[in-house]
Amino acid sequence: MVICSVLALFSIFSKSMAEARERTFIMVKPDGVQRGLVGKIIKRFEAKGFKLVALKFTWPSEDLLKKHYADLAGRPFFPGLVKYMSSGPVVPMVWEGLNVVKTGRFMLGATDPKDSNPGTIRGDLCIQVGRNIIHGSDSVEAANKEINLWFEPKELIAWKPASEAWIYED
Ligand code: IDP
Ligand code: MG
Repeated sequence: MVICSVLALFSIFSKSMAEARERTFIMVKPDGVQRGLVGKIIKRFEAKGFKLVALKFTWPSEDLLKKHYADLAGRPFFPGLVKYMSSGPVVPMVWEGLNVVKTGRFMLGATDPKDSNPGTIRGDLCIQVGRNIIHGSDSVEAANKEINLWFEPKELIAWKPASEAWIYED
């Protein structure tokens, strides 16, 4: 029993950095699509070194968006948010990598673009909170929930990028 626990602990700590990765759910919102920013946004995550696991182009229903934003249902801007998010196609994606949830949020910038630092996606590419072009999960738990909501397990692709050995130390 003790030996098993020690072995289990060892296997956790001996995981390489490439294996100790998490996933996040990123989505280009309808305004990002309409403004032709899909490629630019994908490029930032690719260039950083994160791995693309899933991607689709879809026009989401109000029902799906109400589930996605369920924790904001009581907020005054909720009806407008659902209307905006269902007004056209979006690009939902799953990206994987070390600390990708937290780093992804840094790359997005603050929720309100007037507070987003230059160099961030929102800081560079949009102006108003109600048209802030991109969504990113705020925790690993939220990421898992959102990934399950937007993707079937078979849509999450298992692959090893050729660049991985040059992005992670081991
Ligand atoms: P986040 O997208 O940075 O995680 P949340 O607080 O989870 O921010 O809000 C979800 C989305 O709701 C925002 O990205 C934005 O599109 C919208 N939103 C948030 N606050 C406001 C507001 O005060 N007015 C209009 N829309 C808002
Ligand atoms: Mg949020």
